[in-house]
Amino acid sequence: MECGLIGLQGVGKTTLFQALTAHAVPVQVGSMKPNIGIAAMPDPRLERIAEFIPPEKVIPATVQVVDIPGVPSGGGASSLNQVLSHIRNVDAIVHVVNCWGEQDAASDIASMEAELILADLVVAEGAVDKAARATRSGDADAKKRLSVLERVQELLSDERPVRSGDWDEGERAILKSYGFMSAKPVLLVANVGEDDVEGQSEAAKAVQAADVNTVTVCATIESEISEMESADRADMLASMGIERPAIGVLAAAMNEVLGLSTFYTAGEKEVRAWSIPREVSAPDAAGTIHSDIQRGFIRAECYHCDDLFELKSEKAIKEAGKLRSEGKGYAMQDGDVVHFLFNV
Ligand SMILES: Nc1nc2c(ncn2[C@@H]2O[C@H](COP(=O)(O)OP(=O)(O)O)[C@@H](O)[C@H]2O)c(=O)[nH]1
Ligand SMILES: [Mg+2]
Repeated sequence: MECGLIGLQGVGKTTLFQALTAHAVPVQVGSMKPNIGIAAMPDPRLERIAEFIPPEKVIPATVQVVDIPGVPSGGGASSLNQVLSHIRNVDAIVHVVNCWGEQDAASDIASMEAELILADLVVAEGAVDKAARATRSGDADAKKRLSVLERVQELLSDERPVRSGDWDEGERAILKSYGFMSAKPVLLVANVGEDDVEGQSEAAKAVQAADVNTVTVCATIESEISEMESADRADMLASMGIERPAIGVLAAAMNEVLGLSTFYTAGEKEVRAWSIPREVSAPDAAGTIHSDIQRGFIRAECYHCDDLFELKSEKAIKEAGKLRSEGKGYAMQDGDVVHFLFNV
């Protein structure tokens, strides 16, 4: 799963990328190439599991993040197309908005959205023609595609994003195959100034009022925090009266828009978090660890992390009858702690 950071130039995308990836990737400033990195998901539940089952290592779940260059003014069609092609490839969009200084956030959001809608409309028009021809030559699938594309075209012509339509699962798959950008789940980030971490400015309020998921973050502070040793970090947070870094809130919101949930594996060697799409089957979840475990899946022994927090040990969980044995058809639940039994 991949999140793309988008937004106008100079809104703080690269700063936020560095915060998310803890400066692990040397960034290219002002290049038209995207920066690609892995963000670890801060997760309080993971830390708590490790308190009850102390391991050698604690390994967080990760998500891939791409810092997509903004469109330079006067850059022309080819640089715009380059930027758009990166956005077409991501699973979800994190749209960064400048909310420090005097900014018209609402109009910045609208102009970025308009850019995506316009580009999607060009794709939709071409695709409608193609699907219409295929329909006439008797292609049954093309009929379904055509009806979806016509609805897409209608929305976009009304300057509405594709995501505002009502789509079932099959229709969503069709939308995805065309890479419609305005169909992708989106998270708006109000990037606020150091003197406004609560996001009280007019610009921040305009972002928070949008009818999509929003998060308020100060990218420069988060970037600084992500570079610190943990003791210094705690001091800095305390001095600013912040409980936990906003990057954790952002990461959780990214998981949410990507439609992900988390399960855990816990043992003496490592306690680890894994991100999977919501409600996937136990064998598919096992497959994210290793294909052998999926192939040779026998059953999953699992309990919920809340049971561990309450009963304090796996032994107590067993004695309380809360250790479940789940088969192939089990849909994984957010917060499950799992031990997969397999045979290859
Ligand atoms: N005051 C303030 N400045 C920021 C913030 N985020 C980014 N900047 C500054 O804005 C400039 C552009 O940031 P950058 O991350 O390169 O923007 P990008 O073009 O969207 O990648 C840099 O000088 C940053 O230090 C913020 O939250 N507050
Ligand atoms: Mg940048």
